[in-house]
Amino acid sequence: MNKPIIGVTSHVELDYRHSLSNDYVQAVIQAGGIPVIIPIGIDGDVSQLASKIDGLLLTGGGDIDPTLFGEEPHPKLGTISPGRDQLEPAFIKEMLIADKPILAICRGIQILNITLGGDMYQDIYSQHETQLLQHSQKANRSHLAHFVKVKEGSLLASIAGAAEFKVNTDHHQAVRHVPYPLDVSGVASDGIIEAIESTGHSFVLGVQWHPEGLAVNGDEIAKRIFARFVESC
Ligand SMILES: [Mn+2]
Repeated sequence: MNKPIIGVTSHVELDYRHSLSNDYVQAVIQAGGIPVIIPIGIDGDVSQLASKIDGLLLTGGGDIDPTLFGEEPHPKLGTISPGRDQLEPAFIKEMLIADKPILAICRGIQILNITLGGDMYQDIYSQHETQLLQHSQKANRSHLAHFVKVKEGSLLASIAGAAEFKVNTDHHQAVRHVPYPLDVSGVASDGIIEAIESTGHSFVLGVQWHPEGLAVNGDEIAKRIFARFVESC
């Protein structure tokens, strides 16, 4: 049987070098998929490429242009990636129409939520009302820093097999309003949304943490997230 082909979005640094953490590539291979790295700048050919891939992995990266959700830049907004902000929503729409699986990680969960009409905190530390956890861990990527509480009956619950588990964390932005058909399926103890999923599609899961960095280090729940994603493809 052919393995599923997983499109993996990438990043362009200062408009001259494509980059992507090898963990994303290795996590897809480990889960039984064939990763194909999607470059920035193919906006006119999104439909054609989307029709060739079996699933889409939206990867992490920098910040997102707030004008995409009707705001102007907050002083704490970091480096944005206009090329990704243009390309990724187009891919998301094509995949959703075809009901092909999407796994959205870190920046990915945010662009997924915005594409469906949601919004986000540009900087959780200056815009969230309450005292927050440290969401940019100083430890390395494989360290499990904070808990995520999982919504009963959700896709994430069926993958994790636990009501609560620990994740790594490296973000200063987070999703805020989550629109239908998306639903919140994981939250941190401070109320920050850590996972969303679609109630209207076969497999659309967004996570704010970095399961790719955990899966390649043997974390069972992170490995199952990639395994279920690739199986769904
Ligand atoms: Mn976090």
